[in-house]
Amino acid sequence: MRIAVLGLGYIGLPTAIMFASSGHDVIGYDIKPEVVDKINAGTSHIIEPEIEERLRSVLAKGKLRATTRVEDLRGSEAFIICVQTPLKDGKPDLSYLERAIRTVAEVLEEGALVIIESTVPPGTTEKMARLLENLTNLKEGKDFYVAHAPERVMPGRIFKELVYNSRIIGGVSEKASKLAENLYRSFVKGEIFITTATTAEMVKLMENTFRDVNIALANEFALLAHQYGVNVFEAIELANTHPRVNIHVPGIGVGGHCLPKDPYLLLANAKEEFGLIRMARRINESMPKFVADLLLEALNEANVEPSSAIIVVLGLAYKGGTDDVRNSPALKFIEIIRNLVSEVRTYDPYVDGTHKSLEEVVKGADAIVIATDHPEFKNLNWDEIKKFLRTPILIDGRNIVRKPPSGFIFKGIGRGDI
Ligand code: SAJ
Repeated sequence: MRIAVLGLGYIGLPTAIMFASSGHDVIGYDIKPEVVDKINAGTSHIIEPEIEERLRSVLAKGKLRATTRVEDLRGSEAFIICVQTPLKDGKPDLSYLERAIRTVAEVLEEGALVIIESTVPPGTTEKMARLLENLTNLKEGKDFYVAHAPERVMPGRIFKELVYNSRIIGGVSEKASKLAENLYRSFVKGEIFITTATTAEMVKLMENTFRDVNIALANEFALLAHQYGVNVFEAIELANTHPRVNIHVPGIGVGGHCLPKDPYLLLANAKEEFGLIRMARRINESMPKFVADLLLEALNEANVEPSSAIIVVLGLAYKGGTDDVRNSPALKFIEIIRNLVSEVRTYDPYVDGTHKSLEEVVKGADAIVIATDHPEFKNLNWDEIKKFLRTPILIDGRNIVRKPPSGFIFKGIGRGDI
């Protein structure tokens, strides 16, 4: 088939590559010329295992080409929309999606299938189908077909998860579901479940809200553990020996492009809401401030004036093993302490611009704060690091350091036992 993928980001580019390597003729469309040029030259603008080998292979076979020209999309039998749906002032900003739909409308031909993969508030896919009808004078379910097929992959494992994860497909019409199912069968080995468009939208948002609310519960347990003098991680491990309990991991906060946003998308079109989901967000959003308070407490114990303190933040990425800093709690933490302390230095082996050695970064510093659970931080030699510090303070926002290293003033989220 001739397939157009609109939006060549974290999801769009891997998806375009997958369709191209399953034999389809794929045209990737993006509004950013620099992204398009890079892709056509065989370089990826996102970091993901295997992406460049796979990209070069489909480019060499002539199965994928990227463009900024709407005209090049003409003749496409399927359009797959993978554009961002960010929050703007707490409300979903669907302008990228609407723009993509308007682009599709310019070149839509009879019989074509339009799939929205972007995460959207419930009701959006139906609305976009109506918008396409108005723009083209064609009818969904008869002249063209619209479905929502939310992406469910985890950055860092995208090419595996695209194939093996199960997939939810919600057609605006039944035929749309069938056509979309056939298309994804090109490479999906997991199960494909068919439902309505609005159900599919809710399923996606519920998945991430489930995770967000559970992390908030773990974070509230951690805050309580401080008051009760308990190590929350020991308590969680013990509670999780119960066959029906699975408490998540407390930490400095919840980042990334999905979890901090999706609960708000879920609430966006609701007439009434009940508090839990918003409260969970509030707890998770407050965690960087809690870690900042731990830091100030430790500086006070060490008689270091915050305004003269040099702080090192280990990790900028929103989670371990990735270079992605979108909505990273590490950045929120830095924002909070920046004006309270003399200097904030950062070290993240995955993120550009922090290529200095750890020794250089910690030299003369008064406190180290762990903000990302990168595997590299798990076996650091704290005795060695201590030698370079002016004041040996260690704050663990990710439960990386199980046993407080000797000679440090140590504090950690959920470590009420210390
Ligand atoms: N985190 C915790 N405690 C936990 C788990 C995570 O503090 O117990 C934090 C992480 O450190 C990170 C944030 O939450 O800052 C989110 O990380 P994550 O690994 O939970 O999720 P994402 O955002 O990388 O990917 C999620 C996935 N959704 C679910 O697991 C339900 C993925 O499958 C989705 O495709 C993706 O969101 C998305 O695009 O929606």
